[in-house]
Amino acid sequence: MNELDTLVESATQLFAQSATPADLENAKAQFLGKSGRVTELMKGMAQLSVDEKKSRGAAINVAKQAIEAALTARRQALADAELQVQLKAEALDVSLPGRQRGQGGLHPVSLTFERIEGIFGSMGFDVAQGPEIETDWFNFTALNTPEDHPARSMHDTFYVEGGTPEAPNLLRTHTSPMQIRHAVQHVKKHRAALDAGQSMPEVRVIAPGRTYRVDSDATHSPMFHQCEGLWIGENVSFKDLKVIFTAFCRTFFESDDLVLRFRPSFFPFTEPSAEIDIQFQTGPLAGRWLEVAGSGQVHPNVVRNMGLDPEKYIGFAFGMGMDRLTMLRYGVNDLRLFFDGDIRFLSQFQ
Ligand code: 2U9
Repeated sequence: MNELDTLVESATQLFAQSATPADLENAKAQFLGKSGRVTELMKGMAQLSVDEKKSRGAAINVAKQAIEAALTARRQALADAELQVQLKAEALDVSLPGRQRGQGGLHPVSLTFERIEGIFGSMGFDVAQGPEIETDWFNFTALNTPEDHPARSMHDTFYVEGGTPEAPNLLRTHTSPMQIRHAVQHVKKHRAALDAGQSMPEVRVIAPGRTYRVDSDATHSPMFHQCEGLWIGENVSFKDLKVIFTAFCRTFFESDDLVLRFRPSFFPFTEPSAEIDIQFQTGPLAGRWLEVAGSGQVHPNVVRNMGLDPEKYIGFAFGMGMDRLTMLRYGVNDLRLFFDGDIRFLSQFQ
């Protein structure tokens, strides 16, 4: 083996022994650096003749190229090894189960909203939604509630600071104002026909939504949910109320043998008025009378406030607490659970 072959071999060996890129660069300097062995060999050619320079130079170049090739190969090998180490350190176990994002779902009272809207929708009722801050007129006066009625007191109703009787000044205590708004719109739309002595399509609407009263215990929350219904036409009677409401309760509670009882009562906006009680024939609540709604034939003054002639138009209305309906349906005994936002409670309804 000649001197140049030995040089290439010792460079290759030294490169192979370099365990890190820094070691390798140091090793490179020993051969290819400014005062490296290849450079020294080049310098040593100064004394040679032109012909000798030619052959010697070519041989040194071949050796230099071999050393450079060995260097490149070793650099690549070290980079590959480093990549392997890094890949191993940062390896992902793709077989691990992923972190689940909560599935989410509707609040039990929202489920009741959907059920009620679905059932009454199937019986031809529109759904009306509107303002929660109301005027005295829509919340009380139009509903035949006298100025001195206790429901108007600050013990029962939340008033908004700075309001005036003309501008919205209170949090609605029921969704009835929305029914009046809906009926007034409906009547306006058919005003020309009515003035011409023709009749108008019936008003058939439910108003579900948030309502507010100064009240707070296990069965009352200052904010609660109501759904009221209204059906006004030329020939709508208490019998229709019984049929509609019985069908609603049996569907809502999924109980075909559910029995209803209409118990005389009083509300300023209906006359006559009745509380509606239900009785399950089976299940944990069987045999007990449970109050679920108030109802009645709409008072003539209220019909007049819709812009209709109470001699010609008549109908019924009902109102129910949706939180209470939800409690009955799912057997929940404390209303406040619905408003605490505890996911352990809420997730049971999915
Ligand atoms: C119009 C005319 C009359 C709606 C009615 C009740 C009886 C009633 C309560 C049920 C439980 C309120 O949430 S609750 O505390 N509601 O007893 N609501 S009749 O009467 C109306 C509605 C609209 C235009």
